[in-house]
Amino acid sequence: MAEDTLFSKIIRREIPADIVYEDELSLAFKDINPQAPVHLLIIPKQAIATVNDVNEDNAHLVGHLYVVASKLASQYGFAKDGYRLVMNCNEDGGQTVYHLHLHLLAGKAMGWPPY
Ligand code: D5M
Repeated sequence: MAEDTLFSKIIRREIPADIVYEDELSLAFKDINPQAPVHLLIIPKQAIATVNDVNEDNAHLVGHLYVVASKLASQYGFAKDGYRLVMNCNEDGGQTVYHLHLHLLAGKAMGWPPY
């Protein structure tokens, strides 16, 4: 069972967040420390700690995060210009919050490699 993180608290409305999208399975809100003009976090409501915990039973939730990302990209109007989706895993991946989340970054041309 994943730990109760601050993202679970955001889902339960125990701490504030700038929520831009919600459905039965997921929530999206603005990142508190934006790394691009648009920086959203899309999370499953079910607490999954890291990508290492994705399996056949919960993989549909990860797919759903990408469906939401695609919808938000269209809504925000940057689908055509492009954007970046990132999921950090554990320490070397730069993960700091252990509730699975998809970063959606947009509004500028991104560099590569990402370090
Ligand atoms: O990304 C974790 C991200 O979570 C990081 O970009 C900051 C963001 N963050 C942390 N606390 C909050 C709150 N309270 N609201 C919104 N965004 C938040 P990671 O991939 O784990 O490094």
